Amino acid sequence: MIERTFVMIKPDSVVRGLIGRVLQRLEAKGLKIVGMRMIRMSQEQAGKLYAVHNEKPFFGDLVGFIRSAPVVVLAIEGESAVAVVRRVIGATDSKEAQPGTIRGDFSCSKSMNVIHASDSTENAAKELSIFFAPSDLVEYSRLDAKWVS
Ligand code: FUP
Repeated sequence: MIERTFVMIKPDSVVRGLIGRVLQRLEAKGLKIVGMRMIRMSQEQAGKLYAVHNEKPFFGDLVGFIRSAPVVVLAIEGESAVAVVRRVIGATDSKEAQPGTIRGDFSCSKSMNVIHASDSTENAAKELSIFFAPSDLVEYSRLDAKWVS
């Protein structure tokens, strides 16, 4: 099934100059970018995105980190996009992430782990709605669509 998922290129990637290399992994996989914006996340947006973690001891550091530099928010579309993107990004703790995954190749950190992606279709819809209005998302066909899915 064609799904949409929320992806965020995190502040560590932005300040390390990795935006292009991270995006390239998603594009090369055959995933379609249907929304993209660079923002400085507000406290309110961070609170919503990480609501599930707000009782955790690392919550304050997590919000501080995510607001420490700009992020690139993305809406990504593709066949089984939620699960596919999670596999492409790798395990949360980059030290454990497999080589070949984005986190596995670009980070050794658990907290500054390069990229975020929704972990379910339900959370994808919620997270997309924090950063995008439906009218922000675009429709087009990739020329290679029939070759990559
Ligand atoms: P993920 O879905 O892989 O992004 O991971 P989680 O939702 O479990 O965690 C969200 C973010 O919190 C992670 F990307 C990194 C941060 N985190 C920590 O900093 N410390 C922890 O012990 C767990 C997560």
